[in-house]
Amino acid sequence: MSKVKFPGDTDEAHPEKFNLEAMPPQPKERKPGQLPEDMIKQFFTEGFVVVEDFFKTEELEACKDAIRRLIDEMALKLYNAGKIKKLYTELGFYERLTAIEKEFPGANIVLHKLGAMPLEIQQLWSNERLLNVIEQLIGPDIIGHPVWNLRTKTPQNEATTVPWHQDVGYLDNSSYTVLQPTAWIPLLDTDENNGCMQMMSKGHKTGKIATHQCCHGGTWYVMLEEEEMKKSLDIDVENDKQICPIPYRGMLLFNNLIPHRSLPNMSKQIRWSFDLRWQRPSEPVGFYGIKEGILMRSSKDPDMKIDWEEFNGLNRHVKAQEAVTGQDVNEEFDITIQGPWMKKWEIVHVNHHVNAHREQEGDASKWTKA
Ligand SMILES: O=C(O)CCC(=O)C(=O)O
Ligand SMILES: [Fe+2]
Repeated sequence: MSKVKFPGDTDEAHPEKFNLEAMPPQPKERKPGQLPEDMIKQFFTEGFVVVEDFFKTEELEACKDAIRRLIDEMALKLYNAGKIKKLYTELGFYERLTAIEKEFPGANIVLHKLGAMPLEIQQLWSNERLLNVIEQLIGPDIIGHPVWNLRTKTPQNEATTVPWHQDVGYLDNSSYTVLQPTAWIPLLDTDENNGCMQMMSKGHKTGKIATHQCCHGGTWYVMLEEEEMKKSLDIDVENDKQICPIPYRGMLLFNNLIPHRSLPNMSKQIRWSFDLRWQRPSEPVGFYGIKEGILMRSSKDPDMKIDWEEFNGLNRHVKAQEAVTGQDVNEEFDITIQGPWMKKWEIVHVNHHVNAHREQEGDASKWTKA
């Protein structure tokens, strides 16, 4: 019987694109930063691999400086608009946004919706040693995927606690056959107390996409129920779930089919992290035609320069919103997030993100629970 009930559903499965048979030939001599072959194999067999120590302190400290600048700018805007009473400049990197959030809940969303990528983060994403590792996963032609995030996981904040999902659950169905590795890079030591990641080991092995739902609690996140994972992805939830503490300077590499979530942040500090993605240029990025990737490596032209200008000219959050509303949007303090993934899955829970989406779509009837 066909399982296709929602636009995101498919009967197809492509295990060969994500499992060991998809591993590219490994270089005879390892380039700087490249990982031992058994770790690369693990990425394909387990669906993820932990790299304990990879980045240089100065590479990450530069990113923290860039984020400090962004918070400064945002705080000033909120202050000038009368939305916060203080700038909280006396607070540090791991505390300041939490105080701003208390006065203006949603400040993390304003930051999350950043358009242009600061130079320091561009440099991290296209870091030579990091691209050498990505080459081990997808080969020598590489684009950066348009969906990247700076996660502002303030303490005990539902809006930044991401429920179980496969990353393909956010993209259009053309991404279902495309390997898109993610590097998840924390800006402090992470563990199960401060909201680290949890992976369903081997959850990608069937090559299938499970039926997701939207939206989790008061958030814009899609979600995947444990029962559905058992049924559709052949997962033994209790035994397969694995908590992945990642230290500062380390990273977690995972594929776009493996179910994962992040745990609640029960600490007093903000759990900052980046998630950055790549894939082969010859395959679709699956972002609803909203934004394409950015060429980072070409086997034909080893000296190519990355063209950031065009990529940065287009804010994907604004475009994602326009894609569902058909209207121009540029609301500085809009703290709703809407995107085409809301059309892919059954809406089982309505909240202000979904409502904003519905209102702008003007057709509420589509959204009633099936
Ligand atoms: O950082 C998080 O809390 C969630 C990250 C995530 O789902 C991802 O990077 O795909
Ligand atoms: Fe994810």
